[in-house]
Amino acid sequence: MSTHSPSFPVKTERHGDVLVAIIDNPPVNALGVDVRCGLVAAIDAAEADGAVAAVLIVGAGRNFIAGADIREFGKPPQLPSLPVVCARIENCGKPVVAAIHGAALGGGLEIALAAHYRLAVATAKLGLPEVQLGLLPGAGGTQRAPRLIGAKAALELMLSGRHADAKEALALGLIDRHGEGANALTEGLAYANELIAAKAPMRRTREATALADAAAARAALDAARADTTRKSRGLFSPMKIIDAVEGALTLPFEEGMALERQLFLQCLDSTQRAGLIHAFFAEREVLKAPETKAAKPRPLASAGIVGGGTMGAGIAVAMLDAGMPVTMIERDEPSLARGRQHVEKVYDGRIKKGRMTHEGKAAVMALFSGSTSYDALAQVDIVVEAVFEDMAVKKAVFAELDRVCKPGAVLATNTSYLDIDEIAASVLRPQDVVGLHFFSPANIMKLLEIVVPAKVSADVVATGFELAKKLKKVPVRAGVCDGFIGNRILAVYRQAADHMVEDGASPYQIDEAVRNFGYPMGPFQVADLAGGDIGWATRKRKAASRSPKARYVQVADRLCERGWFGQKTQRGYYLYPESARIGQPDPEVLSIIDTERLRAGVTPRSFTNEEIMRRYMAAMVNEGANVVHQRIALRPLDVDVTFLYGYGFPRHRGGPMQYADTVGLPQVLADIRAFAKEDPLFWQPSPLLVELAERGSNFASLNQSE
Ligand code: 3H9
Repeated sequence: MSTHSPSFPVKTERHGDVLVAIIDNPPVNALGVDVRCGLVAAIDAAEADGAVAAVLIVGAGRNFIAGADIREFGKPPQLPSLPVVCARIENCGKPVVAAIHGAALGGGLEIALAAHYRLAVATAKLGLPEVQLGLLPGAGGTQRAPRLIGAKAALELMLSGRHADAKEALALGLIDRHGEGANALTEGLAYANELIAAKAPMRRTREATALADAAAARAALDAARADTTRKSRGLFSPMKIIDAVEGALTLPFEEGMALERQLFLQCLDSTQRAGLIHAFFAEREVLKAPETKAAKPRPLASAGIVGGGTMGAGIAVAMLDAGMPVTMIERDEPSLARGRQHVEKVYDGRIKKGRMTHEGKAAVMALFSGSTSYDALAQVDIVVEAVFEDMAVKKAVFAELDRVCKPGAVLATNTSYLDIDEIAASVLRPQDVVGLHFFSPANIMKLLEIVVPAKVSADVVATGFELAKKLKKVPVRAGVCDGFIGNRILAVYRQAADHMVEDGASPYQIDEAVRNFGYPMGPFQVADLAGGDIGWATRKRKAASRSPKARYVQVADRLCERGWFGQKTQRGYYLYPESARIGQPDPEVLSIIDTERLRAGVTPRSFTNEEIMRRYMAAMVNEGANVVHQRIALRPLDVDVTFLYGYGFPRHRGGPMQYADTVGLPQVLADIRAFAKEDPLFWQPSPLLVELAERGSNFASLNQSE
């Protein structure tokens, strides 16, 4: 459309009587200060030029406007503010048309709402997603959208943050016209010329009348408030959105705008906004690993899976869903049949829920094949091994893969704990061996740890990232160690939780404290869901290497010895009568804990929920710091993304390392030093935490360094 010039990101062109303002601010036309100035200048120019009859606003590149420039938040404000720009557009004395393609989100849609007429082409995505960043639409969205499309539809858009396509936007009344062609400029010019010919007036959204039925608007507001109270666990901005929309119902436009501004600034100042925006950038930064910059991925047209258990089947489904042909290997026909059943069960579940047809399932299953012979993997581009967690078993699988796979095939292991360098060393092509650690259920959980052994070649690592993209997963690069990033840190804070149980807190109180913090579940609920037998096997495996001086709480072992493995055995830390999914506290578990306290010579004391979270988070953050210090994670943000996508960490807190920055590292360190007085072996401050705290720095300072 025009050449890129970042310092003047709004260009104007005359097309007949129409002044076209083209926003060209790559990558997504965010509304940085230069764009805001440019838009005001374009409106001024249009008004000053007697030959201009209308203004058309379009975006260059793939989007109209993605919204306010998120990078400006938290920095000193620069004028003109976005609400002022929107007011300038709405007050323009000549008709202003917005022609939308791609994203018109947040402030981008607010610009369009301030225009007098709106058109969108088929690629358009319109929405007010500020809620996902801990904000509310702060440039008139909460006042103009309800006036234009009614309170109910506007609240739904703002509270969900979802995108509407052009067709839906037209039905909602968010736009006036669905352009037939693909080019927003062409469509917009035709529309603007029609409006000029018809002498169309400046139709201002602030005067729109969709709130005329006051009773309906009030009912929508009350319903949204009740629903949000129930659902938005501890989130700040959803209620503020509702408060702002209430202003649209009850106040004159300008006063509503002032209320919106006041509420927007409250959201902007909140730690939730900081946490959510950190999460937004972090999940994009994780994609920028050194290997993805240095190398191109290898082909990924077909895949093999070794092992048809829960994990292997879940990975197979993830790949099939992405349209990849999958060959599953099992040791014998009955095991293979079970593996196939595991895969089919997922699709049958979707059919039952009405999310898939029988034909859809048949089409997907046509991509699936199974074999008991490794030779069937001779031509695949990538193999993921998901067999039993045992080094000898894994090595035997890799010996077979080494024998049959074509040169250049990526050989991946889904191990959660084992030494991938050792696996790689056992084959003749260590450069092709990588860890791909999926999380269960693998077709649902978004996290994929890409574990990088010493000898792997960069293009294999890049292929791991490419696979993640194909499977719509969030990849995090991890180094080799016991548990990689996530499970290594989990092991430590789980121990902190066990210590608290022995010291006097009940597992139920700890779960409650963790849920109140924002997690969907507490650690003991998670243990019951995952199955206690898995952790038990790991503890037995590690028993020999455990320091005899290290504190070891035996409660979990006592439960496992009784066969109480959690949900699948209908009891664990909780009771699950008749296979209930939500457990009930079990008095017998509490009495086992009492016995263990006696045996350990512990006099129980009480903990407040706040004390519980201080210890829980201190343990998590401290091990997170170790993981960064030892370069297992590239940056603190990689730890954050791991916990957001693999462990249910509340997104509005940004991740454990971002949370620690919010609390302040000196405070976290002081806590650890205080806890160390009771147990110096467990509570050893991470050298990185000490260094950062002592120089008054934070984890965020390390996120910029790569
Ligand atoms: C708002 O508008 C507040 C107002 O109501 C009130 C103000 C007073 N700013 O996602 P991608 C970067 S709040 C700055 O990979 P895609 C992104 O970091 C805003 N930068 O591309 C990445 O950078 P890098 C409401 C932004 O094609 C690059 O652009 N709007 C912004 O997969 C490419 O991004 C939103 O919440 C931004 N607003 O998806 C929309 N957006 O290359 C947020 C993106 O250095 N954005 N970047 O890693 C999106 O949802 C997606 O980026 C979008 C494109 C769908 C637009």
